[in-house]
Amino acid sequence: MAYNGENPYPAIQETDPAVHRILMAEEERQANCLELIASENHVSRAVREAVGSVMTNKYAEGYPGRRYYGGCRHMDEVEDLARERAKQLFGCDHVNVQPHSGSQANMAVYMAVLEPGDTILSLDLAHGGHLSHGMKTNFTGRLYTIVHYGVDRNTETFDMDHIARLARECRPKMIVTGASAYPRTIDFEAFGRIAREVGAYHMADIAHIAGMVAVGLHPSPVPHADFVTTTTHKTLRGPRSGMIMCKAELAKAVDSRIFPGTQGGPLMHVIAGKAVAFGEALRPDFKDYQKQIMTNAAALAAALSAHGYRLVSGGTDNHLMLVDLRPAHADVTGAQAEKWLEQAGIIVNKNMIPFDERKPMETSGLRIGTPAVTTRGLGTSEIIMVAEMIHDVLGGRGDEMTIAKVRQRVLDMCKKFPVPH
Ligand code: DSN
Repeated sequence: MAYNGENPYPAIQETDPAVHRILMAEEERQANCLELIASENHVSRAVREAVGSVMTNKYAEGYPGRRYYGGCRHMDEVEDLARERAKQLFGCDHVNVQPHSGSQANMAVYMAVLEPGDTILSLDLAHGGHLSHGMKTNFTGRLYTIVHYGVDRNTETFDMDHIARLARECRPKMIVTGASAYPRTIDFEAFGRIAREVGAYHMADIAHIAGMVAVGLHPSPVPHADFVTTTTHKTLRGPRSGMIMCKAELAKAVDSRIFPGTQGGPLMHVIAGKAVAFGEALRPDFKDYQKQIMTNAAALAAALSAHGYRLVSGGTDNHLMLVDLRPAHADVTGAQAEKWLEQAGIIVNKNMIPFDERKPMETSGLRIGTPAVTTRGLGTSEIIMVAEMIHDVLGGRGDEMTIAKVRQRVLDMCKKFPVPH
């Protein structure tokens, strides 16, 4: 039996021991490892109940009040609740809570206003962008003409004058902002000005920073962008899913590009989970949680710097940091570091740093974020110990004794700070 003896899956245990074994092993892994992947979190028991609820049994193609199936009255209620709560959280005109994921949200926005071949100006994946922002082999890279901006080589932050010049040159139909690995505040207002100047739509993908945006700890793109997309499972701490916000005049285009444009039946159990998560995010303690994520990230960045690690752009303003391993450990790749840390129970992901000379499966960097460990209650004094553990493992370069010692420290910390259930 795993971690604390609880078996949350008695029916599966009875009917399908093979799946039950895997689920319990994952329960145990999450309970006994420190999750530092910047895009992950531990959702509440309430969100998990909603996602595991009877809502999974229902087809509800269409929108509240206009469905293609009978029996949808409770589907309408829960979708309306999710939409109203999202509007309250983000202060936007219109919300579509049906996207199954962030990529699907982005796809529907592109399809709402772009034609194949149109130009998108967006952040390069190698500088912290996302697959669905124009990667060559993604549908975006195949369907649209992509021009990328990156970060400045010296500051490793956005050079807004350079981006404005690029926009004037390529005259994009859409400018995409937002990132998967950018540790600094994004100036959505400046991006909005550039978009207006060149006559482009502005889509802000806030998947990573949505929780901070919701509580006002990161400037909101809502007043400055035509479309705001997000996932709901990162700092927002909801179920794995997506969402689109937009101005009222674009609502019809967005809704019809989600259904029937790119999706069929919405995942109503996940929409119920979103309603629950948005309800949680509207409570005052959610702001305290977001503040603590950022305090912990700043503490981790400072502690890693003190151990001799170079941080891309010198630090962090949000929930994540990018560690350039080269100055401290020239011979260690991100892939090796990820593997050794996992053996010690510290979960991170290898990540390209801007202008990286190593390949994406190797990398010179690690991306580290604090949303999940903050959920389990770690504060700055524990975070400083986490930095020490990371340093010990990397300094040991895979040494088994060192890994075993850190593994024990991780287990002790996990026991002291259990994942809330
Ligand atoms: N794959 C996600 C991340 O880890 O940032 C982005 O969607």
